[in-house]
Amino acid sequence: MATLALQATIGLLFLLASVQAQIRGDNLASCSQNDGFGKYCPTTCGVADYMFRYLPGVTTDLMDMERSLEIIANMTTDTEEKVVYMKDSTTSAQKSSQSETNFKRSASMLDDVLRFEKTIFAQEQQILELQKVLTSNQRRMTELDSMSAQLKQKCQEPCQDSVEIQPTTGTDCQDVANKGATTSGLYFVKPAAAPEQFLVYCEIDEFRRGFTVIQRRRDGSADFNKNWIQYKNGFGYLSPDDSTEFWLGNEKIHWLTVGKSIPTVLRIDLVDWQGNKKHADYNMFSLGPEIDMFRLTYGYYMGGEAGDAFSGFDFGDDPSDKSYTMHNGQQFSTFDKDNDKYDGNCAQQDGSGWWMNRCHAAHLNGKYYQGGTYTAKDAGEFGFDNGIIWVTWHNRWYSLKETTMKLIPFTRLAAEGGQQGGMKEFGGLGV
Ligand SMILES: [Ca+2]
Repeated sequence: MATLALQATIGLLFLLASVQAQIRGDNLASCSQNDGFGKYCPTTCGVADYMFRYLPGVTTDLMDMERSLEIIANMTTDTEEKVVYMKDSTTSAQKSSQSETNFKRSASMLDDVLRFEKTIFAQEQQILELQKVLTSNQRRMTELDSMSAQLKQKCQEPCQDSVEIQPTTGTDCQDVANKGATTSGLYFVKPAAAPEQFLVYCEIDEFRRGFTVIQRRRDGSADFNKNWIQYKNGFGYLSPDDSTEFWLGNEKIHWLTVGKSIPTVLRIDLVDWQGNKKHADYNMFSLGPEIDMFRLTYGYYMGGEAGDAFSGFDFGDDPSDKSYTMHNGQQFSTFDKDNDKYDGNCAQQDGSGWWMNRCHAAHLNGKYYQGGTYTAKDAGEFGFDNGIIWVTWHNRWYSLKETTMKLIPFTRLAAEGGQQGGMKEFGGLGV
């Protein structure tokens, strides 16, 4: 195709050069002698003949050339399209270089996925544990529901007092024993002075002696740091088996000791932390009415191994120690009602209600100290001796383990065999 186009072009150039030479008159004389074309000097007619003879071929050649150009143009278009394609491929290739980053990202995501999977696994384990707890709780709930149903059933039954109260009644525990009661336990008594009956713990021994218990310490379970009203009415718990601590109440003690034809004896039983037991007896014991601040009076100390702490004690601190610490004739004091003979407030300082003087040699409502011995530091804010004290047996920095204060008619105390305030231990603590 390219060769054909080239021959046609050369032919055309040769023709144009001949025409231009004739127009300029070059070799005109010599050419006039030859008419035929192909001779040395062609004529105008020869040129025209030549032109007419070759024109169709040239036209054909030109048309061929046009077609060739079209083909080349088409080829160019193809090439351009190929370039575009290659550019696209390059772009695509460039894009494919980003895929490395994407791969890294994918790897990172895979790590994340693995991590998430681990987390999910751990959480599944936790869920399993929680499900176990839930099951356990559901089981407990079921049990509680069952118990609740049982309790509801029980609550629908008529209420019965589970504490056993003995049927015999009297003016005091000796009266109850005189009526035939032989068992220690809870009884209702109504002294002549009392407006109504009240519950007491009666300690009835083998001699049919009936002690009316007005105070009990045994384990520190009851708080004895109470106010005036509480000491008046009593506090703590009465129990049929003598297992609890209590203060019967100043008003009841007053009723139990006032207007008696037979004098009342106050027996004090004490136990120390070594298990030793000692007692002290006071005859003609009575408590005044509230208007006289439940004043303590007794006729005399009858005896007992524990000694007469109620009559005061000479601590050696001051010549007046004994008179300052005697309790006979003292009014009752609580932290909210100071009836003591001290500038300060003995009941507040020592955390008890008692027949405070200035302040005490006996202190059976004091603070309960495990083990007995204690110090001023143990005593807290005020630092005074505030334990359960009976100084004629143990010193004031020794707190007793158990105490019992109980009442019995003077005539019955001798039932043990004629010894009044003697050395023989009797009655006991019922423990
Ligand atoms: Ca005072």
